[in-house]
Amino acid sequence: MAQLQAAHFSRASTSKLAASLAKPASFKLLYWPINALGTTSREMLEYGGAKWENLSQSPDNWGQERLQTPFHVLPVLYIKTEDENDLVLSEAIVVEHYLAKQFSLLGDNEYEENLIKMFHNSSHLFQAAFAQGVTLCSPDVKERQLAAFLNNTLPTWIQTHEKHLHDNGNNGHYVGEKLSLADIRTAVAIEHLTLQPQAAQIMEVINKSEPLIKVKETVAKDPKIAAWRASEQGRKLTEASKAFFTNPPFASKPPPKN
Ligand SMILES: N[C@@H](CCC(=O)N[C@@H](CS)C(=O)NCC(=O)O)C(=O)O
Repeated sequence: MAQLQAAHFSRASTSKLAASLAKPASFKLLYWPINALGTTSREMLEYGGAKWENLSQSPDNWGQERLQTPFHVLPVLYIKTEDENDLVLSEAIVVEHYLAKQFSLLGDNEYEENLIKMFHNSSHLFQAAFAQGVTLCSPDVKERQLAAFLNNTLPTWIQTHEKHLHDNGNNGHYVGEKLSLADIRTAVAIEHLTLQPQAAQIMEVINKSEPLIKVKETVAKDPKIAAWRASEQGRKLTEASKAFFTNPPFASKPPPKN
């Protein structure tokens, strides 16, 4: 893929750019061809019925193409606006907040929005803790890192999220009775863990949490998200993820040369 130029952000007349950003016409999401940090955005784009293209970054060209991303990492969201501006957002959390706002996934008021963003952030960091701590760690410390995840990170996440889901009536949602960014992010984090070589051990624990499994199943039942996951692209991403996580590069690998 010829990389889109996005090393810098547009800055001319930010009030006009803000108006453009509020009226997107179509999107391109650039990420690796796996389910990880780009997955929540992909699922929201489908949920919102957006016109969008899933751009897969090939690892072969990454050494050069990374220089055209704002922080030399993915995901990156390219937005074509109704008034023909080309805008760029990066950093997974910022992209997800933006898309959630576009598709009314931030609750009914500012308080609900902040609740949703807290649950979202917590599940985002939970998944990141697994990725950094276990997936990408050096093979010689993997067992120890996995034990730390199973003994500390996982039970704390389950216990705290169960409490908040219980407070909302244990109805498969974090806030109120409708789907939000928080529901999708938590479901994506759980689905992410099902793709790992350590899935059996991890899911044995998560499966005992009725409130979290209810969130996972509620999101899986959304017709547009279900159709995306079952599509050829969705299935390919799942298969590629399993292969990638079975043999991931580990963190101490030097970064690609400029
Ligand atoms: N802070 C960034 C981190 C993104 C990130 O670490 N992306 C990884 C893939 S999940 C990446 O692009 N790595 C490529 C590299 O480091 O060269 C975010 O939250 O979006």
